[in-house]
Amino acid sequence: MPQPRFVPLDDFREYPQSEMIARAQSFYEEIKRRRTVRDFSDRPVPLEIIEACLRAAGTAPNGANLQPWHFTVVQDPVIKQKIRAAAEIEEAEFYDGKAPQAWLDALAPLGTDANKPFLETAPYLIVIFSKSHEISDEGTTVKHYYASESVGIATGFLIAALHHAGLATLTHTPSPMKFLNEILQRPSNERPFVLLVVGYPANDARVPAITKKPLSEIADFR
Ligand code: IYR
Repeated sequence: MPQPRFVPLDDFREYPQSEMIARAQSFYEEIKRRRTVRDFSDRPVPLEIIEACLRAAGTAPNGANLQPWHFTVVQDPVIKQKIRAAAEIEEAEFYDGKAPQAWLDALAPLGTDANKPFLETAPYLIVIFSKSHEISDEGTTVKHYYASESVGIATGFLIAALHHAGLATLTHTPSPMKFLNEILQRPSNERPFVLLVVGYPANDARVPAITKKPLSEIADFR
């Protein structure tokens, strides 16, 4: 059993309370501007930005620090075309019968349909895979703990990092997403978690007129 090894927490920063309040408020102001976008521009985005945001995602807290994620960044138009074609088949089935009416009703305010042109227009598709386990170089299986929770947190970090960098995102989850393993040749211990569409919004991008619940509805204090 390896012994734990500790180092000093050198990077923690303490701020005066007035600054803490200002920082908390300004982060809220910044993150609340984030909107899920479905009208993307094909304007190119330097890969360096995506790499830095992925590094940020990779710092997420996670089960036993086993880091049960894999990010596949797709720029290749041929691969994007394959992903769009496969996703639109799933989506057509979803919208034309598979989805219960209650689900379609819940989606109605978003104005979504089976057409997913953004899968080809946006400069990047980032497919986030959740890994149930890892096969070590010696061939032993290492189980991952809280993989979904961990990958969810990393995805949140990634979305926040991309927004902070000045990019728009769309969390897209065609269901089922197994086709992504085939197209991207990822192993069977990896399950597609979310397909993140990344780029600049189109000049004329519009977003649904929807609101977020107030604090009093999402939290209680006792
Ligand atoms: N995957 C479909 C349907 C969809 C489902 C949910 I939950 C959303 O928040 C949005 C869409 C689609 O992408 O259109």
